[in-house]
Amino acid sequence: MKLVSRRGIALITSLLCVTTFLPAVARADNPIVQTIYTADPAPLVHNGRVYLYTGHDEDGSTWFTMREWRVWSSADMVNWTDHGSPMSLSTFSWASADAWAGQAIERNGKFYWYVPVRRSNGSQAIGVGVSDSPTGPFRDALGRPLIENAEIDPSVFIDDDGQAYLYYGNPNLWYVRLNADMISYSGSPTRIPLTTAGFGARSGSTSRPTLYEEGPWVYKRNGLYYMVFAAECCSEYIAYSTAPGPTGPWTYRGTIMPRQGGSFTNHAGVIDFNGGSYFFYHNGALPGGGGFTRSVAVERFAYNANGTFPTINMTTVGPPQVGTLNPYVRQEAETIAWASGVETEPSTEGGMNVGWIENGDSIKVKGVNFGTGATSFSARVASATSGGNIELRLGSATGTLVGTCRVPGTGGWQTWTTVSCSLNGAAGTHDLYLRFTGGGGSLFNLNWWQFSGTPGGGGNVLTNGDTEGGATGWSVFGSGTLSSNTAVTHGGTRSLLITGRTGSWNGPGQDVTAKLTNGKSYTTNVWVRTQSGTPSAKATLALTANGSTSYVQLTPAATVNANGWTLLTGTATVSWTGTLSGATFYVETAAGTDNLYVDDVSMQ
Ligand code: FUB
Repeated sequence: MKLVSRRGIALITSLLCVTTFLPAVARADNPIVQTIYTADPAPLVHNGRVYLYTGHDEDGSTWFTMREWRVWSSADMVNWTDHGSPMSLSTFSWASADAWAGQAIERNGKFYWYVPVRRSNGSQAIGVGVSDSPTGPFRDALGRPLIENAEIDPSVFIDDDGQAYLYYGNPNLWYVRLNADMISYSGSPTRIPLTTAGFGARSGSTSRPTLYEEGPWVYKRNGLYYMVFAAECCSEYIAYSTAPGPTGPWTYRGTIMPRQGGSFTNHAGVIDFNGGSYFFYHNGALPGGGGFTRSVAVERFAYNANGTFPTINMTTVGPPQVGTLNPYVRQEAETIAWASGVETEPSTEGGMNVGWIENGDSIKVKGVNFGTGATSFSARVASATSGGNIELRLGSATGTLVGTCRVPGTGGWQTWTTVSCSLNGAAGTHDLYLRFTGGGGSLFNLNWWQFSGTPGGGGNVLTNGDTEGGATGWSVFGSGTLSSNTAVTHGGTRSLLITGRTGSWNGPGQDVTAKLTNGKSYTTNVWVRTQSGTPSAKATLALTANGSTSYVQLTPAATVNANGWTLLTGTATVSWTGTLSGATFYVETAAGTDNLYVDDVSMQ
């Protein structure tokens, strides 16, 4: 009932509101999110994914009306998964308004999210949320502000010696040394001198003599400290300064992103991911967009050889995809390159689902690798009305139709069932469009989807086995931190590095459930090397069928060392009884927790 009435409210709102999201035909992939307005990007790289923390501009805003923060993530920089809102003003009982620009960081397995808010007495403060997961939920770490009477826009940075710093401020610029617990600080906040040498000269303002306006973003790269910030107002542009240490002295270096994009503010976040550098910002590029209805976007760039920034302009194309998307594992419906007409909401099955699906709406998923052939499609759906259809199209929303799945009424918007349909053939790599058709009003909700078929047609069952697509397709089996590495490789320009293993069975792995043939003999090859030590490494398959798990030794264990690469190779028959519910390929050691490099992995 609640959801039905929400749908009614949403319909009335959309009829009354001049803001119309989303053009009917969309080719661009920037801005990143089309289902809501987003602002103030703060990216974080963790375990081979980019987590993107943003604010949320309410529809039709005429001020920075922001009540919650949102989280998104991506392994390929083009398809972004919506993780909803794991932190809002209500997380902080002492906050009353202005869920403005913050930043999250990981330390010792916990995630700390620093945010500015306004208190009911009108004063500004910085709070800190904490979670065990990058996607939350976050709780108030202190039950009170971390910093009272603080200016806005906190940016957090941990130096190589373990000292953490929080920078913030508008109109001034401050830093404070955070303690190792990340929820307290030592000493008093210190004002960074806003000199024209450090932050450039602003003309026509005596109260703000330098270009610095707000939104600091601080990080270290190749021994140099960078402070990227929003310059001048209004409109703002993005500029930067550098320093030999975390507290300065800062030297102004120039403009990164000139004024453009239809929003009078801009706000930057910068990361390196999978060998590329990425610049996040916001603009007013969505329909109805502007200074208070902003959208986060991203560009890939390369630093100049001397570490300076090139000029970066906003585009509607965005960065190239890192690797491809695997349709043979469950994909969340809210993993989206471009959404047209739909919205998202929390699902009773966990995570989010796509909803408010109407006739003609569509979702683009970019760079989907069907291998040599998908044969069927399954989707998790719910409908309080009479459902509709999911058309599966390649290349565009009106491209080749490879299948149509009928969705029935299920008796409720959160009453879930799985539907399947066969395909006319989908092979190779394509942009996949899920196009929705049916009668009037809301048709159904979509929680997840998955293809089945023959991904490799007898080829490698592992996604991104050569690891040239970074960590795409790979995750950590057990504990540890997985990263794509360019310093030590077996072939090509990349390998995987796993650090922080806490058990010998921990290692890089991937779900191969949808790819195995019962009774088939597979030959496995894995190149392995350690950072130090001489552990005995092996490749293993964990098979769960009919509720019990067995382990298939895919290769015998072999001693590996840090001086060169060792090939683990073996042939094993993979079989199970009953229904296979989970199969994970992983690389482990017989004992110990040494850091491992892994490259050129195949199982076929
Ligand atoms: O989103 C509200 C404010 O606008 C942020 O705190 C500033 O950085 C500017 O982007």
